[in-house]
Amino acid sequence: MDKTWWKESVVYQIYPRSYQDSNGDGIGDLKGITKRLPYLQWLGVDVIWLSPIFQSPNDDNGYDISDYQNIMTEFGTMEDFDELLEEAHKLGLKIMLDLVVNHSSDEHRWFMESRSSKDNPYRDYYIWREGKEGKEPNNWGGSFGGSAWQYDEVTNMYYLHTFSKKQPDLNWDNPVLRNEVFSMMTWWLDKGVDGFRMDVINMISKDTTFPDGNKEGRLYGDFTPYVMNGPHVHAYLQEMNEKVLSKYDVMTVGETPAVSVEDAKKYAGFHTNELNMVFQFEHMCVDEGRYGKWSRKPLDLVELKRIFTKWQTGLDGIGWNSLYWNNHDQPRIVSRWGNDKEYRVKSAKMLGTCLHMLQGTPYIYQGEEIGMTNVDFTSIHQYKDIESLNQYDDFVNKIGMDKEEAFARIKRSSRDNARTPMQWDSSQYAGFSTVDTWIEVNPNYVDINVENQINDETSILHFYRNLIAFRKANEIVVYGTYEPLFEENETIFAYKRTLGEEVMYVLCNFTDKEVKLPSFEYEENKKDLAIHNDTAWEKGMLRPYEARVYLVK
Ligand code: TEU
Ligand code: CA
Repeated sequence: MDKTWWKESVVYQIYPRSYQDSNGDGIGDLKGITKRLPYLQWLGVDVIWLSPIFQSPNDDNGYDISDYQNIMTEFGTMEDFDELLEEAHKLGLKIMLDLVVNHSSDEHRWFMESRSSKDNPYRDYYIWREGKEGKEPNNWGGSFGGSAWQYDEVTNMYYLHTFSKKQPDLNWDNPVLRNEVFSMMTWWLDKGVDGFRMDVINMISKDTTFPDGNKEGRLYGDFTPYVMNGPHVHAYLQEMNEKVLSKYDVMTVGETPAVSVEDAKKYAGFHTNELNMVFQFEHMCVDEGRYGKWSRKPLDLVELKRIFTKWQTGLDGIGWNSLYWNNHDQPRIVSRWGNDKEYRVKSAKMLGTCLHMLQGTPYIYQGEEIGMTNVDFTSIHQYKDIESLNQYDDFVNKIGMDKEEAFARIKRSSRDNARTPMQWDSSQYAGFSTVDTWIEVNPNYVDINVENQINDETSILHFYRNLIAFRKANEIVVYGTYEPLFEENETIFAYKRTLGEEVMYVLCNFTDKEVKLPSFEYEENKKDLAIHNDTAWEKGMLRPYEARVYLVK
């Protein structure tokens, strides 16, 4: 397999709003990130993915961009960005920006022009349709509630917004718009940016007959089959690659909800000239129920392993996997599939081991490296995320769910679980800020913070640092093949990696019980133990949340 830096890298995702406030307004900013770069260099990560830093009214916290070539006022200035990029490169760190081009903000000048008249040159930068019998063009629902169509009286037409009504979808069928995006990308790459994470990039080509979606059990029709992985998506990404990406040594990762392995072989194929890798969602949806992510079923480990095995073997030798448990949209993994009470430290280390020893590029989301947990808010008024607030309103006012049940569903799955401020130390506001913060700090910051782990060799932080160092020291982690072990076992996630004569066995107990290890081809030998999250070791059994990695040379 071709060796390359983006396969060997570890990526660290920063949600700038919640990382480090440097000017005392309670909101994270670029100067704050620059201050923390030495910490990230110490941790050993290679690439920093910044969630959107561009000018935005923050309807969706920066995922609604009103100027792609200016910095969000609250985050600082373009000079602050230039300083951040220069400092990062000096420390050997790369910067990957978040490209949000399925939609813009309705405050972008393109949209202001587009909506002003039907013959405006920018009209076809967006997707406008006539209503039907005085109603929306079809029954699609937006991802953040309500219809996916917004009526605009200026031209008496509707525009499509697959997210909030302040996030109008861009019309990628328009080559003029595509070239606007490509020149904006070139502008950032010429500044020295090292790549892009591409927001819902598999949504950019729609079925323009706009058929009604399946409405069963929903308030609105489901647009997924007509928006995800649409008719021209690969052509547009190949055009992007040919006109922009192929001219630079950059890293690209597409966020592709509802993507299959077969689709991913095109998006992330080694020779398809599209992207380097994609974020698939199957493992993140494994515990969804009747209300999707808002109804969490207990984890079915056998199903989770089946999904990982499908992706590990499905792309092996053809394309590249991303590896993630966390991001700014997902609840914190140690609360979701670990144990954020008595086994928080051990289960966080186990989850890190399980993910980082797989084949692919691992992504660490801010705070994951110190075992940050979901937040124990007690009122809906503490939440800020548009998705959570709209969903609560739908539950209570459209479905008639009682407030306690609705609140419990939001609390368990809200994206705000991942967006409480980074916990740096035990001072007020956790060292993130010096004033009241845009969203409350998780009260457990007094015990869970960087400062009380940075000098503790037994901490989650040091364990993550060791996982990264182990990857750097052992090619088998990056380039070894994968095969599952004990596939039907309901408590242990185990697999084998092979590279030439070397073999690595990874054994992870996902439960708070002591479990018996099935007998398998390898006779456990403590001298081969390369990574271990426990002090005790007994052949043939795993203690609660125990993770073992054997490297047999
Ligand atoms: O998320 C896309 C996406 O799939 C979301 O619907 C996500 O799955 C959902 O929020 C999880 O419940 C991207 C960004 O990551 C997200 O933060 C943005 O809100 C969204 O696109 C619109 O830009
Ligand atoms: Ca600030």
